[in-house]
Amino acid sequence: MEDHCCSTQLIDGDGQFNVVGLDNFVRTTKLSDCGLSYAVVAIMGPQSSGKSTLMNHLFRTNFREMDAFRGRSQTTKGIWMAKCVGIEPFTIAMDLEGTDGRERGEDDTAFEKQSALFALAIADIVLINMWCHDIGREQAANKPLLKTVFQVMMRLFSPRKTTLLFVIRDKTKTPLDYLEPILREDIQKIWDAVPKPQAHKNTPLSEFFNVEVTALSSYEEKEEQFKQQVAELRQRFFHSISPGGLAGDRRGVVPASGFSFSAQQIWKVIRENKDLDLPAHKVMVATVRCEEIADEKLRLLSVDEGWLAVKEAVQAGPVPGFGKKLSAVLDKYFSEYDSETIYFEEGVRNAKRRQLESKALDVRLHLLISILFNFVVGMKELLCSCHACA
Ligand SMILES: Nc1nc2c(ncn2[C@@H]2O[C@H](COP(=O)(O)OP(=O)(O)OP(=O)(O)O)[C@@H](O)[C@H]2O)c(=O)[nH]1
Ligand SMILES: [Mg+2]
Repeated sequence: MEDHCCSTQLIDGDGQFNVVGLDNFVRTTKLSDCGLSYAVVAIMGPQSSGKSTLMNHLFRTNFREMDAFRGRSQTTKGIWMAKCVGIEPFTIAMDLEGTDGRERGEDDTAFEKQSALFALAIADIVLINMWCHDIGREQAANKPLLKTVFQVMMRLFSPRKTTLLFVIRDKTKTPLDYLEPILREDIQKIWDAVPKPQAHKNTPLSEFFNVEVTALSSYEEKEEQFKQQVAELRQRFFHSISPGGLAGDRRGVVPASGFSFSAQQIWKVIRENKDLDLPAHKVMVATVRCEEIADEKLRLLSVDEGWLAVKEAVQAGPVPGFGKKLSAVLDKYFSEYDSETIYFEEGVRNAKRRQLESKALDVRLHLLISILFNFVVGMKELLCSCHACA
């Protein structure tokens, strides 16, 4: 299944998180093995602006696209995710429900805000899809979206450095060199107008976001050019997390084996309408995951063949090299714990390691007591027989 994208609906249109689907995605794609070496790319933008079409061409995914012959209506509901095919390192694509759709009505922007916050908390790169003819327009469709993006970013206690890649669709003959400054000026104006907490009153946009701009020909009118340009854009997602890459200076990455738990918790906090304290969240994810890994190691130890053999032998009498045999078995599980928790916070990882050691020590003590017990019983029997002999 290596070249399969495993597309999965992560959150449905009613905001239900698909835990089973995500765990299945993680298992099938082996995401957990990636450590910190993975990236997340999300796309936002107006409804029916070709987001899913772009994602599928960029990443060889199979998100549902609108049927061009059936008119413009909402296609993507909730949030979908898939593995980008053929891109290194592991890259997760997230396709978001379109904004400003008539399906939800004008007053219902709650889901839009929640999904935007979720994307900003999780993604390293966020594509903002927009129509070329909207650039410089006062009533442009992407303006309320950008306002939302900036507003929700203020709700992250410690923002990640997210790359916003503006993808201008249906570019005209006007060169990008001319359009880009106009767009950047609009972005800056929206940023300046967003109410900010005292701590961020004078924080420049660049502290929160890297802004990049690109433009594509129309997929409907100039399909060949579109495909060529998308192929070039695709190249920028290779090694995106390396220095100088699209997400080269991202911060606060959650280790891949904690991704599922982390995403669930983030969504829960967002749904409860609370602010997101990402550093505290990371520590919480590390605590839960390190504990789970330690418990799993103890469980495996209790059914380990070598361990059971030593335990059985001890019942029969003294075992030469007992201590060494036991240590070898324990070391195996300690080092597995170390390697599986390596990317989590050091303080948490070490504290849970000490707990694991002390639980393993209890097990060892238990065994020693049973050796001593056998020894005493043996001695007693020996003394008894000597007495009988006498
Ligand atoms: N003009 C134009 N239309 C496009 C382009 N790319 C895709 N479309 C068409 O736009 C329509 C919507 O495409 P989707 O990819 O489903 O759009 P979307 O933004 O994912 O839609 P929602 O998920 O409903 O928000 C389809 O009919 C596409 O063929 C493009 O580059 N230019
Ligand atoms: Mg879509």
